[in-house]
Amino acid sequence: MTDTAADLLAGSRRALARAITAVENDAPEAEAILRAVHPHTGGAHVIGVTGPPGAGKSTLTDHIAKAFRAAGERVGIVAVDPSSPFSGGAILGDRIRMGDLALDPGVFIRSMASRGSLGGLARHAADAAALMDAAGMGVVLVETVGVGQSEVDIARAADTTVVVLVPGQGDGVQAIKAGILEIADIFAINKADRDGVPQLEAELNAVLDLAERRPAWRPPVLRTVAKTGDGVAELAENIVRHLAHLRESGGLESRRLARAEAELLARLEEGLRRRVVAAALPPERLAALAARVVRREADPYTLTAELLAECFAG
Ligand SMILES: Nc1nc2c(ncn2[C@@H]2O[C@H](COP(=O)(O)OP(=O)(O)O)[C@@H](O)[C@H]2O)c(=O)[nH]1
Ligand SMILES: [Mg+2]
Repeated sequence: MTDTAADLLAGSRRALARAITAVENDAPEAEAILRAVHPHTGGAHVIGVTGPPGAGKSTLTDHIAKAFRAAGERVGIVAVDPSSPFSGGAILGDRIRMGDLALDPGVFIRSMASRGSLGGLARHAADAAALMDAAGMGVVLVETVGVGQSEVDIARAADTTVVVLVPGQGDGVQAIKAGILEIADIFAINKADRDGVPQLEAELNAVLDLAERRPAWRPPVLRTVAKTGDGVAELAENIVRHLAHLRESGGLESRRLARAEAELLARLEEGLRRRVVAAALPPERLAALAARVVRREADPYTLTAELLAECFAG
């Protein structure tokens, strides 16, 4: 086992920080660390908090973290912001924002910004959550901005997903369009101090009435005012209730199985892609073949078929 992994498992915050940095940088030691800590994961309740920019996810995440701290849990926070140019846990705003939480030794906060592809970011966030899990955090909150596919990917790594929407902005319609309803286990109508709350509630409930997908768990639609903390206790209760429901219904097992399948497939595809490309298309050959395509001496369809046949011959 690597020193970093052993120290992380022994509770070192510095080792946890180092491990997340390794993951974020796709450093060579990252895989060895993840491999070593894997047997020690699975204990944390991973909670995704997602929704449009400015909905109040960060503010709400702070309050949820405090609620779980008050219940005696150690809490990890992974704040993902693909739009931020900063990384390495040094997003100044987040540090200031979470000032009092950052001083709590029972809380570990890490911000991750875009580095490479969004898909990479989703994987890094999931790996960071796993590292916090292994380090003994009973609850890991993963905050993600936006409602695009990468956020859906991140949400799939969570046991419970809270979708945060704001009244009066057509968020309900947007959420339906973005397919975010499918990933929501709980809706938080944040900024409930503003106008338009009953309308958004009615919109969401109308859609939930139509969707019979999870009859045993109807996602509750809750009101929160993250600025003051109003409604957060009820939100935290529903998060805990959702985990209990997953445990009792076998849903936790099936979600985690689906997640493991997706991860195995994604890793195999990535590994395969790299090996095949490296073997079949070194840069000079790629350039030469591209030139033939442009000169109309060959077409890309035939060439691809030939390359694949070459890779898997014999
Ligand atoms: N009026 C009102 N403002 C809020 C509420 N929650 C958050 N805000 C404000 O909305 C802005 C965006 O909040 P933030 O947590 O950074 O949103 P995020 O982008 O979703 O993480 C900040 O100025 C917050 O103070 C709320 O419940 N009511
Ligand atoms: Mg935020």
